[in-house]
Amino acid sequence: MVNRGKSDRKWKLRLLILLAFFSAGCSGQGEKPKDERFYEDDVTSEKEEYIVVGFAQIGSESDYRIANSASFRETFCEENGYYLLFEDGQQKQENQIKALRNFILQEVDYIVLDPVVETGWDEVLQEAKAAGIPVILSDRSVTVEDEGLYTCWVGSDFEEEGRKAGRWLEDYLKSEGREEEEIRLVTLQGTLGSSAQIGRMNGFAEVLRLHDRWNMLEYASGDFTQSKGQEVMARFLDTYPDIDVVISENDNMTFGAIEAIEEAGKTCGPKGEIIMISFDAVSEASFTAMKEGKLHADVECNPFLAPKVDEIIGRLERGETVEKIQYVEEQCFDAFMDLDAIMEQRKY
Ligand code: GZL
Ligand code: ZN
Repeated sequence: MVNRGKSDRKWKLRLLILLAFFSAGCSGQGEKPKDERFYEDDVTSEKEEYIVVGFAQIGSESDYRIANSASFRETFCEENGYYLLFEDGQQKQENQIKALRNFILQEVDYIVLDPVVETGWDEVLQEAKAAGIPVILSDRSVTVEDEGLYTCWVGSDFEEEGRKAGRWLEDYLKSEGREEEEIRLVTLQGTLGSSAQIGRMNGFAEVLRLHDRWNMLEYASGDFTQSKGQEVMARFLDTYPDIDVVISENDNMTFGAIEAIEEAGKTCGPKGEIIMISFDAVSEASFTAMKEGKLHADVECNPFLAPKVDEIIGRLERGETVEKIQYVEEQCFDAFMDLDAIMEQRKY
């Protein structure tokens, strides 16, 4: 336990919660406080010590995000010795910065940040450092002057995800006898400036550069959402008569792109005319799209990062050092695998 006047901070936290409760009307008319457990027992009773974690989540823009949030709520629970303050940034950096400042005010033990974009964090991370609160980055990462502003980062190797997509396309075109063909591609980008978008684009580009007959017609952002993915894909179809491959940087944009393709009277996936390659492979819908022959391949992006963060906090609590960069395991799925068997083994 990082010792920083723990008991008086506990009182601060309880006071904040009590105020929230009574401001909601002590007859309980208003919304019940998020966390009733402080009222079932007598708040003066000595509660077991919790590790207080402030988690600044990006939003709820995708299936990946929903699974990622569930992972944190399941792991950072009372039974595991945690009190979790969860803030949803609604995909806006200013909301996340406000959340971090709130965590600092509440003197949490640890801050976990999933930064919506890579830049613009130096100042608030400096404030967390000055307050002596360790910051763990989860999923996406930051670009800062001083890497000492965060303890470590745990997430996906986004560039490797991009390379996997490129290598999968190479193998597939070869198997189809199309390795000498002119190939026209478009890319649906995720949130511009996010680690996932930058990494996947750069990783795929390493393979793209090896093929002078691969022509990337355009990159455009669908911000990782289904609605924007559909909008951008519809514009691509209007602009380019012959698209051979769509690289979509997450499944939610892919679901939108499939709708746009079908609305344009075209087809995609192994049963269609356009090769569709996606990222995340988080939800059942992703595997269904492959089973239905609408999606060729889906590069996994593992959302279950909370157990890794829990392990890191455990080590820090014991005064151990932790690796600065920690990747999670991921694989690439495609429509030609035994997807039913794979889905049986997976948590999602
Ligand atoms: C990647 C994650 C991305 C997912 C999207 O780790 O940050 O954000 O690929 C999500 O689905 O919106
Ligand atoms: Zn063509």
